[in-house]
Amino acid sequence: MRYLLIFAFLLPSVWGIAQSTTKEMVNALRESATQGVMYGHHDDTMYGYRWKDENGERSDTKDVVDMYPAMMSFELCRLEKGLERNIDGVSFDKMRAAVRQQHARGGYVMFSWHADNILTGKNAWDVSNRRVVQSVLPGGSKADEFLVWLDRLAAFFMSLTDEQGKPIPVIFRPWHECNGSWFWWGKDFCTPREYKALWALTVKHLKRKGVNHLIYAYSPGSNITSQQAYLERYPGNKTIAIMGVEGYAIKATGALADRQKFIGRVRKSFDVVAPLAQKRKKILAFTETGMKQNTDPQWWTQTLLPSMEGYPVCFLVTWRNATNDDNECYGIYKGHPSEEDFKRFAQNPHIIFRK
Ligand code: BMA
Repeated sequence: MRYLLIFAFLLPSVWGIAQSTTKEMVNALRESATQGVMYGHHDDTMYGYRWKDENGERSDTKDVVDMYPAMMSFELCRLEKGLERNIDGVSFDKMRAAVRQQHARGGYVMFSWHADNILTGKNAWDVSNRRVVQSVLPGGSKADEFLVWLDRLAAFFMSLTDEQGKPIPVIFRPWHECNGSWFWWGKDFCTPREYKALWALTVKHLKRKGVNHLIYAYSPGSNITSQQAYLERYPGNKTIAIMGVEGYAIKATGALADRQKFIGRVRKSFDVVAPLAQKRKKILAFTETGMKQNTDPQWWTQTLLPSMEGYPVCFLVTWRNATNDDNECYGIYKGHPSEEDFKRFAQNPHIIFRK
């Protein structure tokens, strides 16, 4: 009985703390957006160009500018299956420690989730079966199993606490790039209604498991050309706090035409999404970007910066620097042809890092 009473007393207070920290974080992100754009990088301290498994302090970004990204993005794929390491070999224990470190340095964390295909057992890109979303929704053949997957995510999120045991609020950006058809939740494989039901199920179940310290980001993909297209699968104002835009530069050489193409595409997306975010009082973010096979030595100041100028972008996230795959390196690293330009970019008072 006594324990029950203590439990009953604790429950609302933990919930309350989670709620207020989440609100505080949203306010802090809003405030930060008035100061500039936070630089972000996927898996920044987990591994980098030609290195992995170091002590959690190393960072390709830090190697170049002696500062960490203010936003770090991490990937949950395979956590749903109860594995110890994610799709890119990152241990979830290390990830948890990295979240604490990033929080301690006043930075933020965002999670993506390339959830495996529950019907075929293959990865998120396996679209051989077109009915995966339907199978996880209530009444579907995989509905119960999917809840177990969500339980595993919930347990991980609940373990993200600071030294005092307080939940660390983090951003969760599931079911991304839904305007394409390369993931099993892509637009050819579910209706807008089913897609929204997938979101609702995810959020509801995590909440049921006590996860109240998540800030949700909607990130439908690149090349957004109309508000209608952006909102077609929008999970709703109650759920979403962050409205994301994506855009990559592939094989940018530094030629004017390349630069203008990228800048034009990204600005078009921001032209559509920025007014929507403002009207709905949402945070605007460049949730995935970067340069692939990029030899433009001035990409950061001459392409990336002009693509965001004039929009209240809160943060940008460059995708990962894979250890041994030069085609999967989107951020900066020592020795990259744009290293000097990245240093200039980082000196811009409106680009925010963390010490
Ligand atoms: C994708 C690619 C994959 C990676 C996945 C999750 O965009 O970078 O190589 O496994 O993200 O991080």
